[in-house]
Amino acid sequence: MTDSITALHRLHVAELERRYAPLFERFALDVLVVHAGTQQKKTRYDDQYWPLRPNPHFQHWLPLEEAGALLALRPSKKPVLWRSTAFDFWEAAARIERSIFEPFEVHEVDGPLPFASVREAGERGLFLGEDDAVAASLGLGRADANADLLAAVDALRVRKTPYEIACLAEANRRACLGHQAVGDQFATGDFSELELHLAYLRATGQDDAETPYKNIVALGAAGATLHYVRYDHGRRVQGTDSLLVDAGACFRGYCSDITRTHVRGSGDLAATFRALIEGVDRFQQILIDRAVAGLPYESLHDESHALLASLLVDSKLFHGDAELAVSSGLTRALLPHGLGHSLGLQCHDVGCASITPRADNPFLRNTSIIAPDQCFTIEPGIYVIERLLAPFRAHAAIGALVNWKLLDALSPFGGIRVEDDLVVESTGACRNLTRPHFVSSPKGAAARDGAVFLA
Ligand SMILES: [Mn+2]
Repeated sequence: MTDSITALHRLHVAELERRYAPLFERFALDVLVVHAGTQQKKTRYDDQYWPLRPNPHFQHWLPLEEAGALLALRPSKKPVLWRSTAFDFWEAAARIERSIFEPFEVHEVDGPLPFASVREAGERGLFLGEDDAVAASLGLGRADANADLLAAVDALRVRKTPYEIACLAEANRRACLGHQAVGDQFATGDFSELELHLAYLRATGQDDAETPYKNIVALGAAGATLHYVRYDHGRRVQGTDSLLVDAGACFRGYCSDITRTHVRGSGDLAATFRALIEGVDRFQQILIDRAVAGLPYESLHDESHALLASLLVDSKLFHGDAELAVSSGLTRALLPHGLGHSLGLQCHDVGCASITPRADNPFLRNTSIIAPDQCFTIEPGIYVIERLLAPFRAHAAIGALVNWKLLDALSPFGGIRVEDDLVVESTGACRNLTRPHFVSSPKGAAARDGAVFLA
């Protein structure tokens, strides 16, 4: 199994060499030095550091999570990796599978890196990384000071290679183990948000710092706070209740980003909220079916509002025309975020937002034309956010068409979001990386059996 990922990685590096090649001539470069990163202090007054988040442009080449490593890229030459193996009695060395080094010329130095050797005399070069001190030691200017160069490098990350798609699929499999475990616990036990968050970490085999983004684990009304990461210790699941979990996993630096919403209880309100979850789930899948190569992602975002409007009418939350729910801005008050974003080494990946969205879609992070090998999320929802709804409450014409009694009764359930990760295949249709792992037979066993890579 590890052999296959190693083979895919080797092909991936060869593909990156091809993709980078035109940049050297275009930007008059002999060498581009990519830095893995430097650990960042939490504040300048403290001696605590954040865990290293490697430069994604470095991780694009190899999954090495090691501060200080350097990659020297030159046209038509094997990429050169520099890393220090100096003994440090404070820190444990990074866990490394040596097969990741195979496509590179590797220089391991038992001491500080010899910056004068990384760059050859007379070479025209730039530094792609955050640490100005390292750039200065190499005598190089920052590549990201050139917006065109940065955009060109970002663009190389949009089309995922088979290696990257395998990593994203594995990141999905792992995250689904967590979603399955948390869903089971919520259904049967009286747990707190913190306990559900910890259950997710345990089931996915991740420390909090290893997740692609802070898990969102929200009970009840907290589900309406889009980036809720409080992990309440005291409040427990009780009786009729709802849970929104937005959480992913990482594999070789690649992220998954998945959201599921649950409800338990047997009353009328629980049934109504359950029907709304099913409604969002249904129209999310309609959107996925419609997501085909050639379509602007923004038009899919617009369709999500039309579908949400129909759901509002069908659920008797809105008594007017579905079109009016969209044109009045009501659907945007109930669903204020974008339909989705590109996904890769960053949870909100680069390269798909170079076009500014329309003014009524201010938070849309994907404005690209859908194309093969892109990877992105589709994550519609509906939330009861009083401050956004207040203008409609006060609006004579629209306000009279909203079923406030029902909406207010649902507000303790917070909100709903259903999010899957997709990759566009060569046929132009999307493959769902998430759904195949949600097999309900017994407690996620199928998801575990589907293991792709063991590393
Ligand atoms: Mn997302």
